Amino acid sequence: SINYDQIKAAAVYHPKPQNIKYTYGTAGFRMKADLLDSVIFRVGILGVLRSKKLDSKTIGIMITASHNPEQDNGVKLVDPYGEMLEQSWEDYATLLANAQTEDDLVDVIKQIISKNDIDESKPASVVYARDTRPSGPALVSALVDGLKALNAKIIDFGIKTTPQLHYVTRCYNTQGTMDSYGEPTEEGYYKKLAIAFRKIVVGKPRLSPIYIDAANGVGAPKMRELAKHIGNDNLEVILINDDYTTQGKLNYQCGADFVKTGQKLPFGCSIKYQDRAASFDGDADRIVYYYVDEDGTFRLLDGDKIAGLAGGFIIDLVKTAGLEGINVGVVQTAYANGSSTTYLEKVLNVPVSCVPTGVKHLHHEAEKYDVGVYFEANGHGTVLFSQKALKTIQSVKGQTAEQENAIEKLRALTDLINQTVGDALSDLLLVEAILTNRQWTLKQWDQAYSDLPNRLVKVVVENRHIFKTTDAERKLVEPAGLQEQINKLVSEYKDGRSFVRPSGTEDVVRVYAEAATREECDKLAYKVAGLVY
Ligand code: NG1
Ligand code: ZN
Repeated sequence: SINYDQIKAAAVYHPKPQNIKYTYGTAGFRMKADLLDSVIFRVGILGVLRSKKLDSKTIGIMITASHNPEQDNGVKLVDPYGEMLEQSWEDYATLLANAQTEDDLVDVIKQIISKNDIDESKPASVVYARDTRPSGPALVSALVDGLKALNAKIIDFGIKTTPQLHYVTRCYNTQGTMDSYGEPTEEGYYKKLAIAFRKIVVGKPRLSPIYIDAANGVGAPKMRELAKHIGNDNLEVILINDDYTTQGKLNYQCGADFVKTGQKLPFGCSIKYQDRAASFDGDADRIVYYYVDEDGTFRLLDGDKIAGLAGGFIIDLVKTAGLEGINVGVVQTAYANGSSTTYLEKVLNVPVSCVPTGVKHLHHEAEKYDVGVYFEANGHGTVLFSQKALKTIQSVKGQTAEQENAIEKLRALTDLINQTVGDALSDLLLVEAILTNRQWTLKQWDQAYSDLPNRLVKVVVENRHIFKTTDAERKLVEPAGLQEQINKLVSEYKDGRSFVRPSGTEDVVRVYAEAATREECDKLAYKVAGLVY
């Protein structure tokens, strides 16, 4: 049972700073690390309550601030099957974080317990991990204080990528069942991916080396470990920006976000024509690919391109396997390049849904398909296989050798892809497996369609909350009249498209624009930003 005096006594060591309002948003809690001590202590408490509520299932907690600067940190809760925390509980996280005194804190805990009919006597179990940030260890000890105050079973998973924590959470909760997701260890993760990868590329010549910019983060040691399990015969990896121990380097002028936003090579990367490269972000849940053309032009292959590549490959396999009953769909956000949507709908003939920004929206929409491919343009995404699809792929027998071969590849894909969340390591192997099968260069992959020139700008406004959107964030309903002005501007540009939405993770409004030429696109972005400002 819960001992409230014990909680209060522990909470004294993790006081909430005055005059700060915390919000559990799209990325959990995220801010300067020195403001997070009390928040993380309370997130520990919430993890325990969530575990009690879900019949003692193991809850995951990840301490990371992804692509944000090194001095930031953050924390996110992970539900039993590796999904993001259920949305209704985000409010409890916010309430707990903002309880000012120890007594307020106890009140909020009691409120959560009574609202959710939680049986206090149920045991609780929590697994946690952190990325390589210097603020990590101190925040972990705040977390552990919160967990201990409620007598939870604590599993320390150490330094890991965010997707590894999602993976292990699902493993703990499916161990020994029909849906066992794998061995709940880091080793188990590498083995699962490596075996699946080798199955898909067997008999195909190895591609040229892949340069990986690991953002000087946790992806560096983990990718190195994964590559060891795969072996050099099937994949040749060259890590750059892999210094995860020197302070000040994490995400600095490198990583997937830097490359995608700046549309340029990361620091320390001097690839030449025909070289192949990819960038992870700081917690290795995002990936983008890129190369330079004959004339030295930088070419980005972002999340949209990965969705096209993966969607096309899976559709081909499903067809070849003769599994007509399995439908494949792709989920995007408004930030998907217009050319990618046209390619998916018109060339691949797949249904495409557009949802609001944020992984949880993409994930839920992708669950509606038998095979749901979802990617954000920024490189975060994965593929979900429904129970029906999994069962079919596991049990079906091919009539011909060709069918059997396609079925075996699909089967391996269900293991290769981290279905809990977007995973840079798993997504890298997915792309490498497809390119190896097709024997494609990055340029050949890129030729599926040409991106429309696009621009994303941030506008700092007095109050971003006055901007209200509809239609998967593609239109503004408030402030009144602004959308009409945007429409008018957009109509003046060939292939023009632009939309405005408040960020869910930063105190800014984002303006996105695309148009037929770089010049027109930049002009459109600039003019729309002018309307917002
Ligand atoms: P916001 O700040 O709400 O635009 C950003 C990314 C999202 C998603 C979240 C979570 C863009 C334009 N937005 O959201 O795609 O990754 O962060 O990290 O890239
Ligand atoms: Zn990330």
